Amino acid sequence: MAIEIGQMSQSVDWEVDMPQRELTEQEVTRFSEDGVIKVDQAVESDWIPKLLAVAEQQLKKPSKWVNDVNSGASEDRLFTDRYLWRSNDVIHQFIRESGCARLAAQAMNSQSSRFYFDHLLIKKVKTKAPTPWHQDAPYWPFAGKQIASIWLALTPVTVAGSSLEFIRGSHRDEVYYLPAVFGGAENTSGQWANTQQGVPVPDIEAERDKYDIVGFDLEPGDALIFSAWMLHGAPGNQSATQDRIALSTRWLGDDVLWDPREGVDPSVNPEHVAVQPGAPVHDNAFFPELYRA
Ligand SMILES: O=C(O)CCC(=O)C(=O)O
Repeated sequence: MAIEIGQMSQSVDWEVDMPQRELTEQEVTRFSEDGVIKVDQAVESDWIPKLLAVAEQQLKKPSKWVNDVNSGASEDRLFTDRYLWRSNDVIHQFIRESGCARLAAQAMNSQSSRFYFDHLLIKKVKTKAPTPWHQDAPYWPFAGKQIASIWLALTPVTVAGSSLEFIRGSHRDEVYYLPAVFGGAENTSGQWANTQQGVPVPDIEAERDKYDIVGFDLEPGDALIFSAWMLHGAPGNQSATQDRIALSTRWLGDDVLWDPREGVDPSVNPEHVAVQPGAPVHDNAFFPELYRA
């Protein structure tokens, strides 16, 4: 089922069938302290082939939100696509039924979670492009601390194979960093991020020893849940045999307010969102509430 976008504040009749995985108290505490946790087998394994099939489809026929560096190549290709939940039944079902909505709410210590968007993130073998160190929150039209992503590995991934790295605890730093354009400053997609003001991200790679960097190896079905205020990045994919494919879903908790600033994600047109700036994001057409405790 796909919902109509642009029909303001329409309430959606979600059939939420919540399964298995819950976070332990220790995991919730660790999320609060470190800003990131690894959750082994976060979703049922039968999601993985279904999501990989979506990834294959998108590589062949991307949406208008694609960012494709070296399009069509079988190696050294950075490909991202997003907002598929609006048109793709598998993603639509995944966000409702995989249990991610509850995992996100638990991690954020929130009574509810609303969905923002899905982000398919592929680095084919031998992709040189690193994911620049960045925070997610500055890219997005919200204020609030309870914003988190669930980065689900669809292929086995090591840090050398472009798994994510984080500066542990950086979500508590109270710094708003300037967003960077993925795929390099000259990449024509995503230039909207360049019009903001903020603190430039320091050259973390040049002084890695100065930072408490934590990285994770994952198997398909494992996930990283992390705060949108965490500094994170990833090296290129050095593997010659293993593409790196992940699906990140973005979640909003109770304290999130609508904050459509200049230079944020252009895919949600503020004129269509039935919420005033500074108000909670209670617009089910754009940010459906998919979990409530
Ligand atoms: O997968 C990547 O390389 C980047 C992912 C990321 O930055 C995110 O999910 O917020």
